[in-house]
Amino acid sequence: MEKTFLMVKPDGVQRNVIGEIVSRFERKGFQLVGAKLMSIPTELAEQHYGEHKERPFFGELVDFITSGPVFAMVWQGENVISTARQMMGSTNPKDAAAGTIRGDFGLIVGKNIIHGSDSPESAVREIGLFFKNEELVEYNKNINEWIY
Ligand code: YYY
Ligand code: MG
Repeated sequence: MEKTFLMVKPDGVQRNVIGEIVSRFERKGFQLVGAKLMSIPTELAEQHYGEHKERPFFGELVDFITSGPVFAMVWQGENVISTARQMMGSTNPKDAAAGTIRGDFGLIVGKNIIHGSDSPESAVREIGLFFKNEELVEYNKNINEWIY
């Protein structure tokens, strides 16, 4: 089953929307297989956002993501990578549709509430950066018979 890495960023934690965000993915039908509240060390932040190293906002991005605890998660389900990105909305909350997480809770690109892997390759890489294998839980949910 496809897996993705999702993370409530420091602004989302401070804004008290961890529960709301978890609830949206639960209600959609996805299954939580790993989660933890954590502070991101600078080195991990730089690795995680490595693709943006040359961008002008890289320093601010690393400062922001390390500015307070994040809620890191792994979710699984049919098409979870692309569907989670749709549920998050556009990178800049001003362009994000109402009903999406960024559209409903954010105002500016530098504080856009949530991160989600953008491809199967990113998902594998980011899950590996943030979680040890033994932190991911394999389990059956009977309700899946009513989802699939
Ligand atoms: O994957 P996603 O988070 O939607 O956007 P990315 O293009 O990967 O950028 C990562 C992160 O960087 C974004 O969530 C906010 C921040 N950022 C920014 O502060 N200013 C920009 N012009 C673009 C992105
Ligand atoms: Mg991205």
